[in-house]
Amino acid sequence: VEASVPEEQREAWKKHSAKEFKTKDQFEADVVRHIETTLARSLFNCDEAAAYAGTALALRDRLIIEWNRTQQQQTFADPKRVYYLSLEFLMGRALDNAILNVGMKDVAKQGLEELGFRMEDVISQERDAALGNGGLGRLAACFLDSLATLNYPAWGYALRYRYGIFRQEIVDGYQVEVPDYWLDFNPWEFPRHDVTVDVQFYGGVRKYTDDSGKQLSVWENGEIVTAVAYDAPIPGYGTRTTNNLRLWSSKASHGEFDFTKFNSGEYEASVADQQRAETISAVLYPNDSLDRGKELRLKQQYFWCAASLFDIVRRFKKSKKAWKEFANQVAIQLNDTHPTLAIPELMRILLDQEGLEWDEAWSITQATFGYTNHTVMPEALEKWSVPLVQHLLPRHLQIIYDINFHFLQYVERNFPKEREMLSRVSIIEESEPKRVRMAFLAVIGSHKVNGVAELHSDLVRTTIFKDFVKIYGPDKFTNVTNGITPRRWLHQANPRLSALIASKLGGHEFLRDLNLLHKVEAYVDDEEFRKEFRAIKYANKVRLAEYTKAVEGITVNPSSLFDIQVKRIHEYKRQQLNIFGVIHRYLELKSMSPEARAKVQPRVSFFGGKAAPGYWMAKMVIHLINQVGKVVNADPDIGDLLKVVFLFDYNVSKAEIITPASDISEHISTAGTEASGTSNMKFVLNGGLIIGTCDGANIEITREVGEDNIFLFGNLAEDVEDLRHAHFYGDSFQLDPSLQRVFDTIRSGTFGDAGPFSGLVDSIVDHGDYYLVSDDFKSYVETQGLIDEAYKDQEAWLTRTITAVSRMGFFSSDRCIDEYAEMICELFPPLAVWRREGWF
Ligand code: C3B
Repeated sequence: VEASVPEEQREAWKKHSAKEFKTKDQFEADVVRHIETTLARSLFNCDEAAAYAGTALALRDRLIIEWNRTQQQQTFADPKRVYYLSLEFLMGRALDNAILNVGMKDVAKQGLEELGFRMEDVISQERDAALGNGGLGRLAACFLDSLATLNYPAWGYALRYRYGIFRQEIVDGYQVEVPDYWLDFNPWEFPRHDVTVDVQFYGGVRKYTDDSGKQLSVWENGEIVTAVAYDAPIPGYGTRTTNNLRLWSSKASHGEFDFTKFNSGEYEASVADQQRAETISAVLYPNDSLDRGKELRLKQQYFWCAASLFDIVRRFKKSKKAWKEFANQVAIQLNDTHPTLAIPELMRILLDQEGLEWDEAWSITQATFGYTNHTVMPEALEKWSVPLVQHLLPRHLQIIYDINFHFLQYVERNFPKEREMLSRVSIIEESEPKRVRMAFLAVIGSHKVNGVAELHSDLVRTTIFKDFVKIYGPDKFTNVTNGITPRRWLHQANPRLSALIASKLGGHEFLRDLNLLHKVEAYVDDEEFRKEFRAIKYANKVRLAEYTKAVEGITVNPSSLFDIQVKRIHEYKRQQLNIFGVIHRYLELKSMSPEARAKVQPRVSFFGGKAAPGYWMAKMVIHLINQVGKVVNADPDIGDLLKVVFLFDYNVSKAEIITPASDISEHISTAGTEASGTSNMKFVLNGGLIIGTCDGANIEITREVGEDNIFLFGNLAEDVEDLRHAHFYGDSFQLDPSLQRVFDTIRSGTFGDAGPFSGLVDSIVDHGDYYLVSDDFKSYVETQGLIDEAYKDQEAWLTRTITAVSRMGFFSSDRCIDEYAEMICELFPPLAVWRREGWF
């Protein structure tokens, strides 16, 4: 509904239009007003939580003013927009980021002080928005920050989960999952009760002939669930552009509950529908890189795709442009295969509702979508059972079959001699039951497909999509190496390092152009710079030590080498290799003379990360780490030489404390399994070095920082297949004696009941060691030895870390976004145009 205020009243309107605070006084006034009126508190009962709420609301006002302005400008200019469809956005906290991005850090800090609060305390009141599992969700969050910072007209679309990723507690050394109800106070979202979409499930398809004699299909008689939009403003750094993240919440289509049923006394039934509807957006699925094939998950995917597509098409239709303009106005990027149903959904809209012919609808669809693949591991590739799709989305299944028919015809025509290729590339897998291969549908329905690091993109081309490269040619497949936002992962997480760099580079421009970091290398021999750099690392380690004492009750010495591995717990990421290495170290220490011990480099091994609730092996890894910690940390022979810490409930805000404190971080996946990794980038950017395998972005990090500034070990991706084969078919399996000793120690009960750990050990000894822990153990341990030696020369170590930091410019998510924009979305950096038009 258009509801503009008439011309005559606009003067009054403009005079009273909301203004953003600029000065400390205005900021304080806004905070106090919100505390007193929005929260109904006063200076006599304002705790830190209320101070946080008041501050957040003051900042939110500001963001919304800019958000309104951005949206008005975009509606007016109607540029091509990019829509990022991601089931996960792991945003973390918003307040600190908002204050930074709008350039109000000093104002807010001083203002809060005058009102009696410390900024750090206020900021730490906020709960993380944890609508994601790990790397994929955090990447989406970094991308939103970069898109806004670079002034791209971009929207994120996701679900408004009532429960984000579970909170992790550790009880008796085991992971326990606790629900994350994060919405009791969330000042960052705006319910848009007027922006709703009715989404259909089940029902049937009827064919009919319209007046012109054309055959059409209609999907009808299904169950309707309503999607309600909740908007979160996404401010760019140092720009007024404020983009939108739109989250859909599900509710019953007939309102709160069914009055007819209620009035006839069926009280429970009257709310049952409502609960069923609300279930759709209730929880984030807590699996990382694993497909479970559950109906509710498919419902989530369709609900979200349908609501988002409706919204996108509605916005396009407002412009009254012809359909052939659609892909010039709309780019949709699919974050993994989770949103692949958007492809048949757009086809359905174009065919059934807009009456386009197949060929035109298909070329629009293909030109609109781009698909980013994030894994080549088979267990993560989504496949939906055909009977399930038939039941839930009968019209979509027809369309998928039609897409497949056209595609296979094309393949048959062009590769007549390769009949066996047809079943290999078919969207439908001939299994029992048949299954829809979502990755194939995504490839076929998109004009570009990209991997997230060079090695990964090569594997994408040579393994899972090999046939498609042949069919479409190599240009359809490309690489965009991941990146991270330096605003959060340098300036926010490590303000003192950011300040030091700014002092040398003459300002914070590097936060916008991270390549400027290369100028830091000129200071690598500057004594004053080195002193401050070292002091910063030490202070960050002290902060982590204090945190460790406070939450885990473990005392660690900040002068020790801090070795950190924080990420989702997964066999392919090989936390088991790390903890076996720790046990080996412990056994070595135990067998040493006191003189020999005196020469050992003290070390703290930190771990953190969640295991999917149903992932037994990952949970046992957590248990083993905790049990080893109990024994080692209490052993008087060992003292400070080795401590083992499991930091529970790893999340984004904790990562901001942990990342700047590493000397070494571990990125030790089986070669070829970690598509990119992004925490590797965060650690190096914060002055830590890496021990890693030749996998994912580690390879490009090596190329950038130089081989001397990273510790690589282990087998290469190209050898993995042969090694796996040898485990299964080789005649003698010789375990490295040190690893054998580690296993013997575990089995002897040194770390408590060995029963729970048998699966871990057996998977290596008896079940083929799929992740090649035994193959890489020796070189891993040796490389850790080299690290101990290297760390003793503190000056050389410092030189390496400074050099590495200065060479990390490539890994900014700003660079990724520009690559996506140019290569995939065909968007042009709008800043220049907007400046010219006087918007900035
Ligand atoms: C992850 C990959 O495992 C990481 O290597 C990669 O850096 C990130 O995506 C971002 O590209 N990933 C994930 O978190 N969840 C999946 N389902 C698949 C990949």
